[in-house]
Order: sequence, then C-alpha cells, then structure tokens
Amino acid sequence: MFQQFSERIQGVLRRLRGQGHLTEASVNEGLREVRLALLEADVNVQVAQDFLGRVRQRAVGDEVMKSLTPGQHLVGIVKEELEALLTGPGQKLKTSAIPPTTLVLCGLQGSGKTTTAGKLGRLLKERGHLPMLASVDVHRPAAREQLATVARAGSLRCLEQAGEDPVALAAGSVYAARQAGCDFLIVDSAGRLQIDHKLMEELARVVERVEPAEVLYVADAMSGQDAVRSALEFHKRVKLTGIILTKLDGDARGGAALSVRSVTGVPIKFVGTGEKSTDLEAFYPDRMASRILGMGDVLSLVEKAQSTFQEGEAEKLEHKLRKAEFTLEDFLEQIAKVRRMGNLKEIMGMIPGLQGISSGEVDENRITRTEAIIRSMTPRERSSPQLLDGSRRRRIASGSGTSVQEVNELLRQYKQARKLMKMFSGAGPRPSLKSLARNFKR
Ligand SMILES: Nc1nc2c(ncn2[C@@H]2O[C@H](COP(=O)(O)OP(=O)(O)O)[C@@H](O)[C@H]2O)c(=O)[nH]1
Ligand SMILES: [Mg+2]
Repeated sequence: MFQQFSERIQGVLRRLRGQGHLTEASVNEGLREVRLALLEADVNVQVAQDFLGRVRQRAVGDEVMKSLTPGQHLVGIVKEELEALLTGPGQKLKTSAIPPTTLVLCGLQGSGKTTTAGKLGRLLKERGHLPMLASVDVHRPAAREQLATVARAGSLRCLEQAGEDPVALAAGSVYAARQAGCDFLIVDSAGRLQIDHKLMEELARVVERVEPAEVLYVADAMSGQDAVRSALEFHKRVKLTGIILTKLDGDARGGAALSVRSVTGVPIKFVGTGEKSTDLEAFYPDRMASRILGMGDVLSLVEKAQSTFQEGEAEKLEHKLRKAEFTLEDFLEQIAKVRRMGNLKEIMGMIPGLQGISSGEVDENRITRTEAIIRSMTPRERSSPQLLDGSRRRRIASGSGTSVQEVNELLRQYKQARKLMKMFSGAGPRPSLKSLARNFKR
C-alpha cells in the first residue's frame, strides 16, 4: 500500500544522496518533493508539515552539512523521523495482572471489528494463550451469530449469551472468561454507521464496567483521513489505547497509517492485511519505516535468519565479521544458508538494495553459478582472493562453465559485502542494526 509513496520518496532521497555536497537549497527542493509525496498518499496536512519541519531543522543544521556523507545522513534522519511519526507509547499489547486481559474492539460499522476479533483470537492462541470471544452488540440481530461463526472457524471459544443490556453482557463475559480459565477476553462491540451519540455512551459504559487492558479502535485504512477523524472522535469519548488498521491489502494510499498515530497520539498495534483469519500482523514502526524507505526489513530478515542459523554458527560468523576475516569460503557458506532460509525472492525483498531488482535478475540460476565459480577456486584462492589474477580468473571461468565477466562480477560483489562487514570490525562502538541499514549502500 505504500508502494507509490515509497517509490517517490526513495527517488528523492536517491538523488540527494548522489550529491557529494548538500546545500540548503537542494535540501529544500528535495523536501518539497517529499511533501508532495506525503500529500499524495493522503497524509494529514498538519502531520506532513510538522514532519517536514522536524526533518528540515535537523537537515540544514551542522549535523548533516558537516558530515562526510550528507546525503546518507539525510536519509537516516528521514527514517528516524518517520519511525517517530509511527511510534506511540505502549506499542505492545498490554496485559492485566488479574486475568482475563480484556480487549474491547470498537469502531464504525464495516471497519472489520468482528473479523479482527477472530484474527486476534487466533494470533493469541498461536502465542499460547486461551482467548474467549464475546459480543455485546445487541443492535443488529445477526451480530452475535456472526461472531460465533468466526470463532467456530478458528476453533476459538465464544460466549453465547442472551440479553439486551450490553453492559450486563460485558460484565457476564468477564465472569465467564474467568470461570473458564481464559487469559484473554475479546469483546466485539456494536458498530456505528457514523459517530452516534447514544452508541458512544453505551460503549463508554461497557468500557467503564469491564475496565479493559486495551480499547482498540478498528479503522478501515481505505477510508483514509475519515478513519483518522473518527478515531479522534472515539478517543475523545472513550480513551483509546491502540488502533488496528484493517484493509491495508486494498488500495489504501497509506495516509491513514502515517497520520493516525500523530493526530490521536494512540499507537497502531496491529494491521489487517486480508480477509483470511491469518491476515493480521503486529505493527512495528521501525520495520514499516524501513520498508517505506526501501532499506529492507532488516529485522525481519534477522529474525528469519536466526531461526535458520544455529546459534553457534551465528556467533562464529559474527566473530569473523568483526575480525574482517570474511573469505569467499564464508561467502559460499552464506549463500548456501540463504538458500536454506526459503523463498529467495522473499528474502531478497528484505535485503537493502536488492528490493528493486526485477524478479528475472534474482533467479536461482545466478546463485547456482555463483556457487559453481567459488567451487572452482582452490582453497587458497578462496581465502586470499587477491591472488586471483587474469589467468586464474580465466581458469576458474572455464572450470565453472561461466565467463570471466561473471567471475569479475562475483569478486566485485564479494568486495562490496566485505566492505559492509568492515563496519562491524572498525574501531569504536559497534554499529546498531539500524545504523547498518542506514549506511547500507543501495
Ligand atoms: N480485504 C480485507 N478485508 C477485510 C479486512 N478486515 C475485514 N475485512 C472485511 O470487511 C468486511 C467487514 O468486516 P466486519 O468484521 O463484519 O466489520 P464490523 O462491522 O466492524 O464487524 C468483511 O467483508 C471483512 O471480510 C482486511 O484486513 N482486509
Ligand atoms: Mg461486526
């Protein structure tokens, strides 16, 4: 959904980064384009203005102008500010000391509350919890039945109670969840077509009665700034603690996601990305900011890698990286591991700099050839690539059934990878993953 915005902002930043020297005028020009990209993505005007103000203030200061790589530095600032824009206090789901941890879902009709109740239940169950679902919607006859159906589909517990008083139903569900030993209770509330005073009062009474750990506003991302406005209305009446943005799989331009935190002060906790019960993800502002800026989802990649790497192996690799002993042999090993991690294209998408590559270029074939080239080298050549003169390169090319150009290309890539590794080994504090992502040349 951030596709277009992401492309535009990346284009601007790429141009700025290409300039060895930044002037106030070139920064201003670049930021004007970022502003257009923000407005095009339907970001709240005030939010866009504040955001750019913060970036400009830092960008035209000494920090950037005096740095050796001003362009890259600027990209780092944009990323930090974007992350700040998306981050709110209490990003993680709160839990209650005394179970059940009650989560009340509220929002306009059709925003996805009932669907999300099922998705959340499923997510919690996967994390080893025992959730119970309950509806307090007494206004639509089929509402309670719909929730029960969603729960059945996900093999989740759902409390089916009769009664016409939402507050009593809410209180009953807390009691029932406790009796059943459920540690989470997800309360699906009545929908509103638009802000409706009476229903709002009813919601406020439900919230007062059950004292939930979280009041989660479910907002349809496709409705853009309307979603932001209604979130604000709800927040005024019942204090929201989190936002769940649904339908991010649609053609939403991302403006709601980029402004709702800033306008309401309430963090986005989850995002819905489809109609299936598995289409709900925890929201990570830093990862989202990286994705938007095309820096790759480094953390997701690391997580994925961690589940594949043996722990000892990862440590050994880190040691090598720090001592800058990373050889072609290690390079080969890494390639083999990347293959084991799974779908190559998916992984490529998470690596900074490789996202833009068209799928045709990221074929398994190329990886296979890379492996063949390294395998055609002697162990000594693998550990000391500087030995690889013209005649050795020709021998390797014919041995691996490739061309000298391909061998050269591989050595160039290896050198680039090594350069990156050096950042780990240099003097001074170890760079954080964040700064690594920032410095990673595309
Ligand atoms: N594509 C997509 N559809 C969703 C998502 N979340 C909910 N929906 C759909 O939105 C519609 C309304 O959802 P529902 O849960 O009944 O909304 P409620 O009135 O707030 O309870 C349904 O057709 C859902 O399948 C999502 O993340 N992506
Ligand atoms: Mg519903």
